[in-house]
Amino acid sequence: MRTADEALIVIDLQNDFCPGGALAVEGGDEIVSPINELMAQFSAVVLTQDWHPAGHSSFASSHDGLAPFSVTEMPYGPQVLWPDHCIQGSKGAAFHSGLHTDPAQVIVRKGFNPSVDSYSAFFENDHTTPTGLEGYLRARGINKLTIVGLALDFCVNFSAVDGARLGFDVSVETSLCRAIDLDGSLAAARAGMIEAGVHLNG
Ligand code: VGL
Ligand code: ZN
Repeated sequence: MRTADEALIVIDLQNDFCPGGALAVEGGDEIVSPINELMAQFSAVVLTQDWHPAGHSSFASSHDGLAPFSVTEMPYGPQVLWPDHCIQGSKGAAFHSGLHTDPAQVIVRKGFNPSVDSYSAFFENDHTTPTGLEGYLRARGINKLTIVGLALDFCVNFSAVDGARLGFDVSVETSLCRAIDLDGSLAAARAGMIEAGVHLNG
C-alpha cells in the first residue's frame, strides 16, 4: 500500500482513445486491467475525462479546410486539430467499460471550454486556467503523484509536466500508458518530462 500522501492519476481511459474509438491510441485498451490492479495500492485515486462540447475548437471539423492532425495557431499558441472526439455524454466520452471507476474519489472533466483545449489535468492549454485539481490534491495533503493512461505524449505529458512545475513529486509509469506519436511527439514528450523533473518508470 502506498502512503496517504500519494495519489494515482488515471488520464483519459475513454472509449474514443481505445481501439475502435474516434481518436484511437494503439493498445489503449491493454492498460485497463493493470491500472485497475494498481488502483488497489492507492488511498487516493483521481480519474480525468476529456469532455468536449460539440463543435469544440480543437476539432478539425470546426476549421474550414483544415485536416485532422494538422496544427493551427490559437490565441494561446499552436494547437493540433483532432478528429471529433469525447463529446460530452457520448459513448466515446464514456470510460472504457473495463475500467474500475468505483475506487476514484474524484473525476476531473476537462476541455469543456469551447474555445480552449485542455490536455493537462491541472490547466487548460492557455497554461493559466486551473481545473481545480491542484487545490483538491493539496487539501488532501497529497505530495506524490503516479500518472498513467492516455495519451503518453499529450494528456499524460502535459499533466506530468504541470504537476512537477507545481511542486508535486511526479512519476509516470510508462508501461501503463500508450502514445499517439505524431511527428516525433513521443520523443519530445519524454525529453520534456525528464527536463521538468518527472520520473519515467517502466
Ligand atoms: C488527448 C488529444 C486530444 C489525450 C485528448 O487524452 O491525450 N489527446 N484530446
Ligand atoms: Zn480532447
